[in-house]
Amino acid sequence: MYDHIKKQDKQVYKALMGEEVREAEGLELIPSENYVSLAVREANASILTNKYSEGYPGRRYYGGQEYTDQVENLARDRAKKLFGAKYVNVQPLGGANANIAMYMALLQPGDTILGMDLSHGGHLTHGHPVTYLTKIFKFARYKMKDANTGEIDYEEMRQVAVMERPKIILAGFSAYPRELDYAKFVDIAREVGAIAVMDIAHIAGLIAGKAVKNSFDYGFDIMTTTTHKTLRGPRGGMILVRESEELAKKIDKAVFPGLQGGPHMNNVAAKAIAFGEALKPSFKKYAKQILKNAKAMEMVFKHHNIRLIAGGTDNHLLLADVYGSLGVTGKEAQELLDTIGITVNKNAIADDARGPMDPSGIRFGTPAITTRGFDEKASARVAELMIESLKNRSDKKVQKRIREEIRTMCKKHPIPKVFR
Ligand code: DSN
Repeated sequence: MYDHIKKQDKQVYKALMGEEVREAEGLELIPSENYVSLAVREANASILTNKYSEGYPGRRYYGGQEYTDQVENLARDRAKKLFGAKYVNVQPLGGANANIAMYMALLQPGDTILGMDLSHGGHLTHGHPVTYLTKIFKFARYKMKDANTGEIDYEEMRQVAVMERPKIILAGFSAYPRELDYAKFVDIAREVGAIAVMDIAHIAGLIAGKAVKNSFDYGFDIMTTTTHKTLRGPRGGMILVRESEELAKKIDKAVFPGLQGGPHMNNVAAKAIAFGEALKPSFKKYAKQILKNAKAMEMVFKHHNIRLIAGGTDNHLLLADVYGSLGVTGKEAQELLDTIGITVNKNAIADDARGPMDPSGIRFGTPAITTRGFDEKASARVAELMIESLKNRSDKKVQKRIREEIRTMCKKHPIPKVFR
């Protein structure tokens, strides 16, 4: 791989090789990251990057669309099958674009969205004040009732919904480890006449692999997602519509020409390949193993009395209050773990008294190590090593020994051939 880059551009080649080694010799625990197959990477680097394809299959602005139509139709058909959707738009360039297009399709400026508070697990595009979205729309928020159990305060959500009359009730998260009560969301949405939208970006692969519930089964109208993360596809976005043709038409118009120009057809081809992989029985096994591995890590953190936000996990991710439990900030923990070959991300915990650049928590999860073939025992050992490292942060000998053990683990569980 990279033969042409090697000949043509030594500087970029060097950086790419550095990343190859970093990914091979360290453990990736950022819960939104994964290793994609070489087939996905080939499609992403394919000839389709040459082509402009504004519009949709059968209705494009430019000629020469015979093969782009084939690829987009394959991606659409497979996505519909995976998630039980009647309509899908596979063109959003990322999860944020998917959410923005969804807002544009369903709302007028000034309309209200009810979404999860960022520090309780929501996402920037769910209404954080730093985003441009808050200049256009109003955002109301719901939170967890108790950060130690993760239970959402559905009664408060209902009261806010009745008062604020949101047009969209938005479920979904980027740092929330529990399953949501989808039926309650839908009840509240129907009561106030809102559209129920679930941002499944983090758990799309778990839904596709039938390891967690699918919000469409509870009557949600729309799901937005990224196609990477647990779904193990290329970096990109997608919007699924359960059954309303009217909503689907609005979404297509919002994605193009409303928000984006020409779709990245190389990326759409890579999505088609990833969805094909996710339809295979082996993907179900993978998705279930992600959950088992996360549970195994949860048990170790609990055994060491380290506070987990929401009290544990029902999905692929965990959020630990390392500042409260070990006196090490999220930033310090992230940096220390980097030195032993474990990549996590610092993360705010519910109502964090510390700022976002150095919060109290770390977020970590199991999608990538599960792709590497880790089982519960190996995942539990990773958790033990994380804790040992954090507890002995000034002991250089301990850190060195742990780094060596991680290197050995990486050799024992190399990134499988189809992924590198
Ligand atoms: N950056 C993504 C994540 O890590 O969850 C969300 O946008």
